Amino acid sequence: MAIERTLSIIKPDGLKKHVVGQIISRFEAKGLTPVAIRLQQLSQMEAEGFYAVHSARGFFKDLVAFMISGPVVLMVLEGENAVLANRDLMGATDPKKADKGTIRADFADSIDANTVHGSDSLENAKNEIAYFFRETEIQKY
Ligand code: RTP
Ligand code: MG
Repeated sequence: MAIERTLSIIKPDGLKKHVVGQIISRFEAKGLTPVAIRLQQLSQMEAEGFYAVHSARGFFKDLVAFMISGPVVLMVLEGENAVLANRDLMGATDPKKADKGTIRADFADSIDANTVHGSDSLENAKNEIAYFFRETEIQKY
């Protein structure tokens, strides 16, 4: 088992529903420790840059608009197999298809407002963490 870091974002719907604490509790309970956290209103450019891989997709405009519709919580999670462990806790992209007990099944309304983002590979995790955090903002405890 490898100790990894992954980027987690609680999307604007998660803040508006006041489930930030419940979501972070689920991470901590599964051994995913928040080693950096910041509440931030993303700019359009920041959101477009973050999701640049999807820029040619039909849903890109809506995705960016949703991501800047309110503040988000940016987090670095650290733990064993953090990338996959986080994706398992999140559930499928479309909450209607997400397994019961996952964050998206329990809190998300739609494929657009799906409450959380999580890096989908170790390589992407490294890039996404560096997109939002300096190494000095990541703590050990
Ligand atoms: P995320 O990047 O936000 O963690 O989500 P994901 O890996 O599960 O899904 P991804 O394919 O990376 O898509 C990014 C976000 O775009 C929206 N989306 N809409 N209407 C659609 O078909 C569609 N497909 C994707 C979702 O909000 C998804 O989280
Ligand atoms: Mg993704």
